[in-house]
Amino acid sequence: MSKTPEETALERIREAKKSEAGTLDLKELGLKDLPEELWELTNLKELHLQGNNLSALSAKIADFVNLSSLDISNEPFARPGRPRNRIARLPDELWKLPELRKLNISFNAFAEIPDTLWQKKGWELLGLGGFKLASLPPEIVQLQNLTTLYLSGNQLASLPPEIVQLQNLTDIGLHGNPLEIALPTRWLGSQYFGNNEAQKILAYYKELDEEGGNPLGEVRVMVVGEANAGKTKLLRALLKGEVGESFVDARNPTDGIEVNTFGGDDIALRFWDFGGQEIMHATHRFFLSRRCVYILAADSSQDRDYNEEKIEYWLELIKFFGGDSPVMLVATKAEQFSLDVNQSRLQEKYPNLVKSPILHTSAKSGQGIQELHKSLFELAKKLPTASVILPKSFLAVKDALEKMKEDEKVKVIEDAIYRKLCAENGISEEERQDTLLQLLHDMGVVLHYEDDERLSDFGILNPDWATGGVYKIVTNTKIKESRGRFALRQVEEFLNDKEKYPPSMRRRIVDLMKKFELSYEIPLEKDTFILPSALPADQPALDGWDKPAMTFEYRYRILQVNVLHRFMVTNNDLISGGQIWYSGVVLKKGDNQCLVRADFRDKKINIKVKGVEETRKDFLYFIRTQFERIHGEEVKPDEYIYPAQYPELPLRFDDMKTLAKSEKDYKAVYKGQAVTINLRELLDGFVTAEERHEDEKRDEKEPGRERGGSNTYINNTINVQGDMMGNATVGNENMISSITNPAFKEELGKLTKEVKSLLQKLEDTPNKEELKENLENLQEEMERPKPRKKFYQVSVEGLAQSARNLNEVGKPVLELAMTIIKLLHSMP
Ligand SMILES: Nc1nc2c(ncn2[C@@H]2O[C@H](COP(=O)(O)OP(=O)(O)OP(=O)(O)O)[C@@H](O)[C@H]2O)c(=O)[nH]1
Ligand SMILES: [Mg+2]
Repeated sequence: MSKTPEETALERIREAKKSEAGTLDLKELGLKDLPEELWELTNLKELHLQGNNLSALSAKIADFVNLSSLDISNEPFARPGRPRNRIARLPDELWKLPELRKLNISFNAFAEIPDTLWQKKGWELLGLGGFKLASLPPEIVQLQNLTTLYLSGNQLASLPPEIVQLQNLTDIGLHGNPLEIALPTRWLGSQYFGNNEAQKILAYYKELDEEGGNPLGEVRVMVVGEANAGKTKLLRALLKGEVGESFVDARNPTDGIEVNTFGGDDIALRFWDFGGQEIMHATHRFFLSRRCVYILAADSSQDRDYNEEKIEYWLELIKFFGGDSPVMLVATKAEQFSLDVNQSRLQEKYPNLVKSPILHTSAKSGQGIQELHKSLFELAKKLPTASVILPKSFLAVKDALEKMKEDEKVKVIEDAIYRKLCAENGISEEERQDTLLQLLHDMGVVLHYEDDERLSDFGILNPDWATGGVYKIVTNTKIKESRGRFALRQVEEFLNDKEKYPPSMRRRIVDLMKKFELSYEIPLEKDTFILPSALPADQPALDGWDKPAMTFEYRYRILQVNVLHRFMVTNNDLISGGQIWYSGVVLKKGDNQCLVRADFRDKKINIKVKGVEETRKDFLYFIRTQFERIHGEEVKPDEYIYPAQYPELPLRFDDMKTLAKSEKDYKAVYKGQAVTINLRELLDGFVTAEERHEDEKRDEKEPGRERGGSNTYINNTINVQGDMMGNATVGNENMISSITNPAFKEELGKLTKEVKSLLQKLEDTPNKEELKENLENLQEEMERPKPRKKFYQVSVEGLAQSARNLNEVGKPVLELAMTIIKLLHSMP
C-alpha cells in the first residue's frame, strides 16, 4: 500500500529537517492542512505548495525568516475533481518576511491582489494569474528587480507604459488576456507560464508608442460545415447578392479555402470559406484559430440525426482550435425545409454557441440573408479582435500584401520582396520584419513556417493559393484509381492551370503536402508518393494476427480521419511490406510488429503489438508517443488496454494504474464469468520504464494526480536514462522542464555523440549533409548561454527526419531524438 499524502508530507518534512534542506516540495499532494511540524523548519528558503487543497496559510509563516520563495499557485485548467488551493487571504506576517522575493499566488480564490504586495519592492518573481486584473498599477515600475511576471488569465487590455522601464524583466506570461495590442501568439506564453520574450514585448510596446497605431478593424469569419451544406452559396448570397434569379443551382465544391472580404462602416469581415469534404479537414488545424467568428452551416434538407451528429463534430473541432470564439449556427436551404435540432442541449454543451434563435437562410429565396448580415456585424463588432491595435506601418504592409494577393493573384512572396515592402513602409529592422511576419501568419494573411527550415526557405505563401494547390492534388480521382499512389510528374497534370501553378512552384505544393502530413514519399522510390486518404478501403489478408496480442485502444469523442493518416505519413518508414489501407496499417520495428486499425464509425483506434516480449512494450510506447504528438494538447481520447487472457475485455488504462497503487487484483466479469486480474502483471505488460517516468513527471506538473508511491506498478529495473530523469524530477522544481537543466543537456550530449558516430558510417549524400548541418546547429545552440527551445526543436526534429530517411542505420539517432522531442514538448 502506498503512503497517504499526509504521510508523504511528513516524511519530506522530516527529511528536510534532518538534512537542513533549504527547499521543501509539498506540491500536488492534495493536503487540506499543513502538518504542524512544517513550522519547525525555520531555515527554509523555498516552499512549494502548489496544487494542494489549502484554504488558508498560517501566520506561523512569520517564523520562516529566511524564506525567499513561496508558491501556492494552481494550474488554471486542472481536471475537475483534482485538488486545488483556494486561498483567499494571505497572513499579514507574510509581507514582513525580509527575504521573500518570489511569490506565485496564481489561480487561487483571492478577490483581488492584496495592496500590500505592491508595497514590497524587492520582488523577482510574481505569479498573478487568474485575477481578473484589468490593469497593472503604475507602482509596477518600482519593482526594478522583477525578472518574471506571470499574468495569464487576467483581463488586461493593455500594459502600463511605465512597464518598459523594467529592464530586468525577461519572462512575462500574457496568455488569455484581451490585449488590445496585437502580439504574436507565441510571445504570450502558456496558460500558466511566460515565454521568455518579455524584452521583445516591451520593445514592441515602446516602438508602437513612438510610431502610433491604428485598430485592425477586421474580424475573420470562418465558415465551416459539411460538404454540400451550402456554405459557398450562402456567402455568395451575402456578399454578392446572388439570390433569387441570380442563384444558380449547381454543385461546385470548394477546393481548399477561399477568402473574401466584406467591408462594413467601421469594420471589415474577412470570410474564410472552407471546403467541407473530409479530406479538407486535414488542414483545418493550420487555419481554424481563436478570436474569430464561426458560422456553422447546417443543411436543412438533411435529417435530424445527420445534422446533430455533424453539428457536434464541428462544435468539437471549433472548441479545439477556436477556443471560446462565438459560433453562429446557420440553417441553409431553408426555402423548403426547416432545420430540426435540439438547440438547447447543444447550447448547454457548447456555451460558445450564440444564444439566439437559429437563423434559417436560403440562398435560393434570399430568406434570412439580411438578418444574417445584421447579426454578423453586431457579433463581430463586440469581439476584442475588432479593435486590436497594430503599428501603422504594420497595417500598411498588411494592406499592401492583401492587395497584392487580390489584384495580382500573388502566389509566393519571396523573402526579399517582403523585406523590401517592409522597408518601404518604414520597417527596416529585420527583427521587426520577423515580428510582423509572425503576426501576419497568426492572422492568416500569409503562410509562413518559420520553425520549419525547409518551408521557411520557400518563402511566404498566399494561403488560398497554397491550399488550393494542395487540394487540387488530393481530390484528384486518378490517385484513388491508382490505389493512393502518385508520381511527381503527375502533379503537372493535376495542377493543369499553368498560370496559377507554374512548373517551378509545383515542388512547393508537394512539400506543403508533406508539411501538412497529407502524403509521404515512398522510401527508396524517389518522386513517388502515397496519399493515405486515397488508399483503397479493403483490408489486405493479415497473417498471424488472429492470436492474442498486446492490445491498446484510443476512444475519441470525435475521430478525424486524418489522425490515422497523419500517423501513417509520419511513420511511413516502418510500414511492413506495403500493408497499408484506408483505415489501417502494419508497422515493423526490429522483431516486433504492430497492427493499427481505425474504426471511424465507433471512433476508435486499436493497436495490437506482437513479437518479442522484452521489447514489444517499448514499441507500443513509441507508437503511443507518435499518436500523442498528433493529438496535441487539444485531443484527449480515453485509453484502454486489453488483458492477453481476456482479449475482449477493455480496461481503462488510467484506472488500472491508479488501482495498482493500492490493490493487487482487479475483479471483472468476462463472458459471464467472474475473473481476477493481477494488476501488476497486467500493467507490466504495458508500462515501460520510460512511461513510468513520464507519469511521475506529469504527477509533478498536474495538480492532484495521485503521486504513486515507490515502484508500485512496475517491477522493471530502471534504465540509466530513466534514473537520470527520475532524479531530475525529484526536487523542488520541474527541473527537467527546462532546457538549461544539466540532465537535459546530458541527453543532448548523447544525441550528438550518436549522430557523430552515424556520420562516420555514411557515404556522402544530401542526407548526410543535412544531418551534419542539423548537428552543427544543435551544437551551436548548446553553446549559447541562453539556448532557445525553438532552435533545439528545429535541429532535433531535423535530425530525427534525416535519421528516419536512413531507415535501419538511423534508428539509434531517431530514438534518442524522439525522446528529446518529447522532453521539449513537455517544457513550458
Ligand atoms: N435549394 C437550395 N439549394 C442550395 C442552396 N444553397 C446551396 N444549394 C445547393 O447545394 C449545393 C452545395 O452548395 P455549396 O454552396 O457549393 O456547398 P458548400 O457547403 O460550399 O460545399 P463544399 O464547398 O463542398 O464544402 C449546390 O448544388 C447548391 O446549388 C439553397 O439555399 N437552396
Ligand atoms: Mg464551398
